[in-house]
Amino acid sequence: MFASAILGALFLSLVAAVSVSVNRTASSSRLHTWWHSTGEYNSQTSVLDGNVRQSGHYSVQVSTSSNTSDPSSYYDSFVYETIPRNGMGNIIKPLEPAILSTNDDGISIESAIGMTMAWTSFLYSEDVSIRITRLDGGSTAAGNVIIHPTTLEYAKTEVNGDIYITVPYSKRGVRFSVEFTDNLYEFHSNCAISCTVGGLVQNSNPSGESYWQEPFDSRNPVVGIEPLNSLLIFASPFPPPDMVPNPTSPTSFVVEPGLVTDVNTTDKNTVPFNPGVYWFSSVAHAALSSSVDWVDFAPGAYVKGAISFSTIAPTMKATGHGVLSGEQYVYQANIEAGYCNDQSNQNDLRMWSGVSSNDQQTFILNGVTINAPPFNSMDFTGNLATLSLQVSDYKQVGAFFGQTDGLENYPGSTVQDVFYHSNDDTIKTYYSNVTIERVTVWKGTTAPTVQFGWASRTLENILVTDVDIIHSRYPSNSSHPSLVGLNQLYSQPDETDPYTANVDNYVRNVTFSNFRSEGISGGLFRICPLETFDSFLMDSFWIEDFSPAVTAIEQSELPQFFDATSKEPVGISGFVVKDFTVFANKTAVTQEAGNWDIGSLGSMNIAPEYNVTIV
Ligand SMILES: *[C@@H]1O[C@H](CO)[C@@H](O)[C@H](O)[C@H]1NC(C)=O
Ligand SMILES: *[C@@H]1O[C@H](CO)[C@@H](O)[C@H](O)[C@H]1NC(C)=O
Ligand SMILES: *[C@@H]1O[C@H](CO)[C@@H](O)[C@H](O)[C@H]1NC(C)=O
Ligand SMILES: *[C@@H]1O[C@H](CO)[C@@H](O)[C@H](O)[C@H]1NC(C)=O
Ligand SMILES: *[C@@H]1O[C@H](CO)[C@@H](O)[C@H](O)[C@H]1NC(C)=O
Ligand SMILES: *[C@@H]1O[C@H](CO)[C@@H](O)[C@H](O)[C@H]1NC(C)=O
Ligand SMILES: *[C@@H]1O[C@H](CO)[C@@H](O)[C@H](O)[C@H]1NC(C)=O
Ligand SMILES: CC(=O)N[C@H]1CO[C@H](CO)[C@@H](O)[C@@H]1O
Repeated sequence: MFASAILGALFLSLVAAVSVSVNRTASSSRLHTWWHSTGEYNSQTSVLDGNVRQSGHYSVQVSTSSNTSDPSSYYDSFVYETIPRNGMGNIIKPLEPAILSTNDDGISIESAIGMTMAWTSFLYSEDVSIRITRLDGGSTAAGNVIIHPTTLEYAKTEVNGDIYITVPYSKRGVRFSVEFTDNLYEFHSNCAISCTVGGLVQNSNPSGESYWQEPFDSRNPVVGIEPLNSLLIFASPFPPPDMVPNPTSPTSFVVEPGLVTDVNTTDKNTVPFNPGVYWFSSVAHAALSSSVDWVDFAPGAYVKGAISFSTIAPTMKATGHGVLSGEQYVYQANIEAGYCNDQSNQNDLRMWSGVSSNDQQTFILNGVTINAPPFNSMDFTGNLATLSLQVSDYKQVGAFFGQTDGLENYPGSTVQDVFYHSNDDTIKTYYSNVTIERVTVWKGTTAPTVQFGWASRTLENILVTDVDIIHSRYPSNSSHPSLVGLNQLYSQPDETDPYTANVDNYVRNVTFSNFRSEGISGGLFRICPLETFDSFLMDSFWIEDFSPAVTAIEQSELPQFFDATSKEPVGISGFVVKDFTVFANKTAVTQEAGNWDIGSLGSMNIAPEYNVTIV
């Protein structure tokens, strides 16, 4: 029984906007949970500055007791929620929230069908039992509960209308989705217009976007299945001491909860956000002064803002199990244009940015959850050859907008134990000497899971391994559907122009291995060879299912490309696909079996000039 736990008193909280919650949190070396007293149940509009959107669908308690049927051993773990457009509607100017636009922001039916994404986080050092209560009254029968990735196989039991899940301790932590069969939504594409460009359609909300008035039929193939109201569980090990700053140190600049305006003027080194709610507003962000090389989000800190570094210190850090949320920003918030939605790769706000100096710098990112990124989640400027990431236990949620890429994995980066909800290029391998492992991906509507294109590059010594894609929903063949993709030059809108390569660049010793893609998936690869391939291995890929063949989404593509200047063909050697299986029964796709080609199981459209080995 919970001998060492600090037994918090029971509080009944009546929070301004709505929330009525009993909260009792744990703070011991075995379990740490937290709560926000300003939770706001609100799945429609933006929440008050000082409030935190709280799930109206789920509540979660966690126990480390050996007697998991003892109700007094369970502690509350706040369940956060994020919604499409953060309830602001499709607005362009943050200070004119009443003016809606029809600009494409990557969200089509998500708001209309009432999608929400909830998550809870806690720290643990031993096995736990998690109790999930459905506040919407839906079924919790164990047979109706699915955990993704499905390889986790945790024990589940239903008792008195709650579902209990046993989660063994892992020193890497664990990131998973708990789903209920009565809450799954089938995403339908609009092949009545065209399977090539048709988008998603919905037939449940006549006044919502992309409404399809007729019953769905073969013109509306199912291209993905996701929970309407998802719930993610992030269990993290306690962070090592060097990832926890001392807020009482004279070098710390402790920020007061509320509106923050002074992290850009401090001369201290460390900015710890203690538990509490902070915001920078929709027209400002945390432009850290050049003295600051460490920002920490304590468990229970919820910071509405985005971080920009300007330090030249050899190490920069962003740590802690709190949340950095982009929810107050409009899509593509352009810093130079008053944070209005104005697409600019140069000026749009990233959750993580900075200026890399000419001396080698390492950016350590540990523990943090980012929510609702308004654009690509990271981009530094300056000398990118001298910047590396060291990432562990990192989470991205609420990436409903279109361009919500994953991290930039600069040269020499190591990245481990990541969860991505992402609507665009998710695992970006644009640089060499990079190892990325144990990534769980919830893939939105566009771009490959692994992206290494948009430019001709020299890439060597890259390993991406142990990737679990738990959902994907590509609406059409033009959404660049695939697990691994190399897109055409960014500057060339004609994706079929093959004269864009630079044969002096090369891909060598690049390995993507052990990928599992659950449910309906994109194809294996779509590669425009913009450089010479010397050795390239895709090893151990499993795809559970494809959408109907009419969509062509399952198709892999490797067309022949040519050097932009000399017009000589791009050479490809040592391009190997090994252990590729599809469907729940894991049918192998090989040259020997004769089932790799277009029109057969593997559905690979490979230029006849290219010698690809499929074994
Ligand atoms: C577990 O807790 C329940 C509820 O408090 C109690 O009835 C039961 O006796 C306990 N079991 C053991 C083995 O202690
Ligand atoms: C610091 O940032 C705040 C907004 O967060 C801004 O109002 C203020 O002008 C900035 N100060 C300086 C010196 O740039
Ligand atoms: C990769 O690392 C090796 C060994 O440190 C180095 O020689 C090489 O230049 C790096 N490659 C790139 C493209 O940076
Ligand atoms: C190939 O890349 C891996 C990292 O992915 C590295 O460990 C290995 O040393 C590289 N091999 C060669 C021959 O450089
Ligand atoms: C699907 O897209 C690929 C890549 O753009 C293209 O080569 C292929 O012809 C398309 N297939 C169909 C059936 O639209
Ligand atoms: C094709 O590539 C494989 C290895 O990737 C090699 O063993 C084989 O000789 C190549 N075949 C031709 C015709 O080049
Ligand atoms: C595997 O499943 C697919 C799709 O359901 C089916 O077409 C195929 O025949 C199955 N293969 C085997 C070996 O059972
Ligand atoms: C442990 C904890 O977070 N307790 C909070 C429960 O709710 C009341 C009322 O909102 C707060 O005062 C407590 O701090």
